[in-house]
Amino acid sequence: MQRVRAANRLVSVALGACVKSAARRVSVNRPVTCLLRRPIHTTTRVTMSYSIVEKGCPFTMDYRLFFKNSEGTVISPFHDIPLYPNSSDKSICNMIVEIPRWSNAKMEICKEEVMNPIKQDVKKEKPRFVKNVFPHHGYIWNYGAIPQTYEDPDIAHPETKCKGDSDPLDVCEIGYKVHPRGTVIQVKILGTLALIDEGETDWKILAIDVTDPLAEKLNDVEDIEKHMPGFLKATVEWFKIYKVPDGKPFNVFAFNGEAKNKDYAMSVVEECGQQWRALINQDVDKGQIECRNTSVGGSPYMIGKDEAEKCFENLPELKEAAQLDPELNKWYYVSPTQEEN
Ligand SMILES: *[C@@H]1O[C@H](CO)[C@@H](O)[C@H](O)[C@H]1NC(C)=O
Ligand SMILES: *[C@H]1O[C@H](CO)[C@@H](O)[C@H](O)[C@H]1NC(C)=O
Repeated sequence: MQRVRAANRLVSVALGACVKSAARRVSVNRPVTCLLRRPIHTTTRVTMSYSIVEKGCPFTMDYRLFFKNSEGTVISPFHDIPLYPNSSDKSICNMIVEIPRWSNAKMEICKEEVMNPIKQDVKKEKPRFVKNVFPHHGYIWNYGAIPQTYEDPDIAHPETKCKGDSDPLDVCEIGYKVHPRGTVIQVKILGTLALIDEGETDWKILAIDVTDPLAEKLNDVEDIEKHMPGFLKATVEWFKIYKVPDGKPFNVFAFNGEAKNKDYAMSVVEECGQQWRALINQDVDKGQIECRNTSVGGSPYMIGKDEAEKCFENLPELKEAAQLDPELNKWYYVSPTQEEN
C-alpha cells in the first residue's frame, strides 16, 4: 500500500513537470473536454538554447510539442538540432527527452508531420501508455531520441543481421534527474543494447546526463554496474517484458542481452548519423518521413521560418492536461517462467 501510494505521488510529480509549462493563456471559458489538473503558467520553456511550444490537450490525440531555437524560429528536433554539441568530442551527444522517467505516456517525435513535433503514440485509436510491470514504474530512465540520426530500414547491421527500424536512435538517460518532456540535454555515451523488435534492430543507447554527479565516474559500460549495481539488469528486464501485459511476446536482444561498450555505441551513433545524412540529402527514399527543416544547409528540404511557423497556426491552443485513467497505476506481474512458454 505504502509503495503504491509512493508510486502515485511520483506520477503526479512527473506529470506536473510535463504540464507545469502550460498556458497562462488558457481562456476563462475552459473547454470541457479537458479537465483541470493543476495551475499552469506559460507556453514556452527554455531548454539550453531551445524552447518549446505546446498545442492541444496533453494525453489526448491532438497534443503536439514543437521546438524553437534561440532566435524563436520553429525547428525540427529530428533534423535541426545537431547530433554532437561539440563536433570534436563524439562521446557526448544531444538527446531530446520524449518521456520523463517514471511517466507512462508513450510520447515520441512524429516523423511524418512537418517540423516533427512530439506527440503521443496511438494504440487502438487511443493515446498509448505503457503498463507498470512490477516492480517498475513507467519508464525507469529518461527516454528519448538522438537528433540527426536514423536507423535505415534498408540497411542490415552486419552483426545483428537485422535492418533498422526507420526511427531516430533511442537513448536511455540513466542519471538521477527527471527531465521534462521536450528538454534537450547533453549526454555521455556509455554503451548500447541491441533490442530486436519484430525482426528489426532497435538500438538502445545507454548514456548519462553530463551534469549528473555520477557522470564523471561513468566512462564505459562496466562502470554502470560498478556504480549503479543492478541497473543494467533491470534495464534489460524492462525491455524484455514491457509489452507482455499488452499481449505481445517477450522482446529479444542480440548479443544475448549483453550491453556493448562505449566505443561500440559511439560507432552505432556515428553510423546512424550517416544514415540520417543520406536521408536528408535525398540519397535514400524517405518514404513518409517529413524532412523539412529550417537549418540544414544544402538540404533540398530546407524551408523558411515563415513557412515553418505555419505548421502550427491552425492547431488548437494548449489546454490543461486530460484527466488520466486511475487504471494507469495498476501493477502487472510477469513471471520469468512465462518466457519459456
Ligand atoms: C570540444 O572538444 C574538444 C575535444 O575534447 C575540446 O578540446 C574542446 O575544448 C571542446 N570545445 C568546447 C567548446 O567545449
Ligand atoms: C534543411 O533545410 C535547409 C534549407 O532551408 C537546407 O539548407 C539544409 O541543408 C537542410 N538540412 C538538412 C539536414 O537537410
